Amino acid sequence: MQKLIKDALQEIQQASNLQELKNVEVKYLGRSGLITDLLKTLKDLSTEEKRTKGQEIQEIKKSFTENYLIAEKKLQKQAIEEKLTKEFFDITFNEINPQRSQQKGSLHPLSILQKEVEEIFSEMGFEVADGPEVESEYYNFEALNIPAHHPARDMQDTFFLNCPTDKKQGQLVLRTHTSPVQIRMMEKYGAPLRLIVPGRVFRYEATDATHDSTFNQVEGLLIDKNISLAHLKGLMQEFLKRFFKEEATVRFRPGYFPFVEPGIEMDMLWTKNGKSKWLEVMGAGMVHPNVLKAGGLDSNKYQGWAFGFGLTRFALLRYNIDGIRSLHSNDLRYLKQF
Ligand code: FA5
Repeated sequence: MQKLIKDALQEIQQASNLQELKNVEVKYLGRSGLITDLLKTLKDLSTEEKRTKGQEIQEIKKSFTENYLIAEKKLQKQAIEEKLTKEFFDITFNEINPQRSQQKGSLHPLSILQKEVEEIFSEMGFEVADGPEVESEYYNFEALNIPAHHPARDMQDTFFLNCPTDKKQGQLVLRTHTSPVQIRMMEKYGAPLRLIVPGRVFRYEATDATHDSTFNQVEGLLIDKNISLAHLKGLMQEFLKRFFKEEATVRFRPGYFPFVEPGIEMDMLWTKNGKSKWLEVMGAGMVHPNVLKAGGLDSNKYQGWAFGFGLTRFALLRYNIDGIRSLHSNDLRYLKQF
């Protein structure tokens, strides 16, 4: 037994890494290890022998374990040091190689502008509302005084969804404008109302520098008693001053939308490369009595106006962007400018 413990401690000392040390442990304390085997012999001894031998073997085991733990600690430390010298980790690597560094995200220009619009209108007492991008024909057209087969349905080329439909709601469509949310809000909150609805809209149409098939609009709706278009004109001028941070040159002209009467359109002067031209940015008007009725309101008691402007068009003017589609570019070098 003396030789056994002497050999064991020597082997522990000689182990040059953690694996070798583990092997020593298995050799002596494993399931059929030398010390384990000794313990197994105890059962054949007399009670007296069991006591003395048992104590001796336990001492051997204790001494083995103590020495094992000391050696293990030493070898663990040695392993870490070896790793640190072998594996060189350069914490300045990304700074010296900026192209490898993590790209930091930023808000999309349209999100930045939407937030600004929401802030300006909130300051003027408007709520910010939301509605679904997948709409029914009922909300997108019917309730807005555009019945089936009305020629105005062709004013906004529509993406139809191939989904089961219900008779009253009609087919599902990707909303062509934010105006359906007018009806949803009238139904939900009644009158008076004072809200804006920023959102994405979709049209099945050819794209060019000022037209995209997915773009952002902001709807505005004010319903109360004794409301006139003069309120809208004043409010728009104030909004434009705050949004563009300078006096914007705009003109109002008559416009036709079945959901307003009378209807107007607003153009804004767009100066690019020394040349100026009018860009249509907004449709608006007094909410049609049929629309108030569809929303469940008494058109004899309440009036209101509504507007819908193209936030994407405002982005062209604010940032002096050439083509509207670059706003949907996923090129970070482009998007980072804003
Ligand atoms: C409408 O969508 C009406 N719902 C607006 C409205 C609301 C009128 C409430 C009356 C009362 P229009 O189709 O003209 O109208 O679009 C409104 C604005 O969206 C346009 O003035 C323009 O700024 C923008 N717009 C329209 N089509 C596109 C397009 N393809 N790409 C980018 N912007 C567009």
